[in-house]
Amino acid sequence: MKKTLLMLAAAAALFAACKPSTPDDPDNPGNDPQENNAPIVIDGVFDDWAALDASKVAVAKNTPNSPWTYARSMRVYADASHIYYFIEFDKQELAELMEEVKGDNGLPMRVNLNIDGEFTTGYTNYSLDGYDYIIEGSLAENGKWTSFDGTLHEWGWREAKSDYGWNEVLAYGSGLTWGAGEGNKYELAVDRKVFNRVEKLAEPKKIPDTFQTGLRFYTPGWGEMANLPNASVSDHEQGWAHLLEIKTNK
Ligand SMILES: [Ca+2]
Repeated sequence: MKKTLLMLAAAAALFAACKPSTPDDPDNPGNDPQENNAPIVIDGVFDDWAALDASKVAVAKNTPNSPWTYARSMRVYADASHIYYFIEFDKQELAELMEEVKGDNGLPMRVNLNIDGEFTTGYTNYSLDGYDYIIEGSLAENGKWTSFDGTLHEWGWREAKSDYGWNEVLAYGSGLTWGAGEGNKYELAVDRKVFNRVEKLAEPKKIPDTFQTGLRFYTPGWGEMANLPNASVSDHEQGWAHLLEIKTNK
């Protein structure tokens, strides 16, 4: 009997030693090594995107005659644990902006998320659908790509200002997002577990299996550079379009 217990204890110790670290380690949020089976590794190497089942990747390309030319395309792939974005930029326009950020200004981007299945509630500027959350961060610093460490903002009532607006519900350094760029391409991950555990002001509190998303791009001084997805100015005078619908691959 005693021998059996010892063997069980030894097996338990072995199991504990082999247990892989999880990506949401609270002592080291967002910076843990991704699991070996992660479909996308955020490393500025993009061949993992080519290896995905293309039917599971949502794509929005810059529309000819849209008001913008800076962002060429966005791709989005979502699994149960993460949402991944892959962005391609116009080389020349990117190079000019990178020159501007040598003064240590950021290269801002916002990730827009509509997660409540409603298309008329939320923020209705800059897309034809109302989105409820934005993740705001910078793609570059000092003329080089940097990891996208985003802050999360929720659309809702602002008591102090007595109006509707964006309320910050998660600060920098949370591990919500991280990214890497190389050349004129950038990849980004959103950790759904970090998002889902935020104590937000309103329901729903989780990103559902099906949701909608888009991206907005800015100059270092917050001048508007591009929206994705977008529309031709003949389809919408401001080039706004519907968000990209994402179905989680489970
Ligand atoms: Ca990669």
